[in-house]
Amino acid sequence: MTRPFPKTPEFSGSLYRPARFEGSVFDLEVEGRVPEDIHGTFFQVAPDPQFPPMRGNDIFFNGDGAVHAFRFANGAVDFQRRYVMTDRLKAQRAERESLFGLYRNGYTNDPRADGVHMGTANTNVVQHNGRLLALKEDSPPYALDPVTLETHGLFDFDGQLTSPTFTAHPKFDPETGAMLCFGYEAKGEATPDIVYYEIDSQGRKQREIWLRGPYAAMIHDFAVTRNYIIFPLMPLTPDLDRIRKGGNHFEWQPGLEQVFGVLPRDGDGTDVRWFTAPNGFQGHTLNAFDDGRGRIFVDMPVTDGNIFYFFPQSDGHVPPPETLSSRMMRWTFDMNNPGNALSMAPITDFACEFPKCDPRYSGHEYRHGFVIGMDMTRPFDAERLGAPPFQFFNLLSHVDVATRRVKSWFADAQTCFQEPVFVPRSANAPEGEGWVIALANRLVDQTTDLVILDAQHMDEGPVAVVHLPVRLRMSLHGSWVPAAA
Ligand code: V55
Ligand code: FE
Repeated sequence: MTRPFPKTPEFSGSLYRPARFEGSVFDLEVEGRVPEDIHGTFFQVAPDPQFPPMRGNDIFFNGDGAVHAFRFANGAVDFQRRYVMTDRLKAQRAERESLFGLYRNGYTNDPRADGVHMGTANTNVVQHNGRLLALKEDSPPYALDPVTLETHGLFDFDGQLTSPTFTAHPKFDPETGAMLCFGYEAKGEATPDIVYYEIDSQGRKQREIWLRGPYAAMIHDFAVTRNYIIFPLMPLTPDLDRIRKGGNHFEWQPGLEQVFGVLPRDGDGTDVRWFTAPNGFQGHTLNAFDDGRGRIFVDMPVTDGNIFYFFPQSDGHVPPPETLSSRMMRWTFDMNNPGNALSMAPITDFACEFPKCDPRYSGHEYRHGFVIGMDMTRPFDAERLGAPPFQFFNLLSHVDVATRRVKSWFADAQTCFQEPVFVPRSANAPEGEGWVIALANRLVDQTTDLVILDAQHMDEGPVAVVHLPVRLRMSLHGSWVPAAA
């Protein structure tokens, strides 16, 4: 018997109350017209704890991964949702309760979880070499069947993975289909080791580079250009003593700088150069490219303090979210100049996150970015909703990074968006011509819609709104897989 979930913000409200169900809906209700040229599947994953937390509360990042598939063909959309059957979830289902304690801290688990792999597969889903991979950065991927969403299990690339960890944010070379990926804490918990892999479209490891960071830190996302790899070390550090004592895996370090490791793709770990900038919170990378002459450009939102209130600094302080300022930034690294040759300039004047580019331009010079944004000067239904929930984004936006022109859609005072995907109109369409698809949470109605917008005319609002008959919990990342794949 499952006891009620706690009434904490992490487990309540329209975004965070666990959804818990598995199932499918054939032929969703559509308002407007779903363009017939959208043919493929929008996969995404939500952390969705199956059982109430054993310690009374828990963080969003610790939920069990539940995968969503929205399958598009001929103007219709079918929906399916299944949990990733991780070793962890199977062990908990057998006991009908939570057996795992603090996020990434095995010392706080129930003894019945001893020896059970801790991966939750809750952060991102990508397709590679015929497998759907559900990813969590402290674990190897879980492989799923892309058609049935059945879980095959932990996947180590047929023995080729040499680290216990694997990023939730791999990139794909648009020319070769190779997966460009890495692990951090790659020689065990709290180690400063980093490993980079290139795995070709047939699943064969073509490159493996090991390096050591100046210290261990969270490396949530990264960037790869034609010639370089860029690792942002966030000022969030693990500490083995603290973990052993039952403390948080990560702690915010207000005294640490932002650190970037940059290495050539054809080099080895000794070729890495470290760049630093004042303390800040590096978000997800929108895209990155180099000019072939040693100048590297990385676009990512940067916030001037700790967004992760659940990983406070040592004195327990977390900045109130309304005091934090955040913008999309362009970092420029100049490999021709010695020293700390980096600079940073804003691309947007508003807070945005969950960025996506046209995947055909990943790692290459590009113009078009798609983000969800936050504009608190817009109306917000505080009367019925109270304070905005964690990860509240009321804009769905197109950012032209060349002209800095932004086109946004604001739905209403009760709606927030989740990470979009960009779908090209056709395989050969010009960059950024196509569709943007995203989930919209109707916070007062407690329902969830899928919205589809013309990527070049986002300010005109959706061409189709697809209604789910159920509410989905807040999810994280996902990807578009064309039917041809
Ligand atoms: C993030 C998310 C995670 C995690 C570490 O968004 C970092 C950043 C959903 O889990 O484990
Ligand atoms: Fe992420």
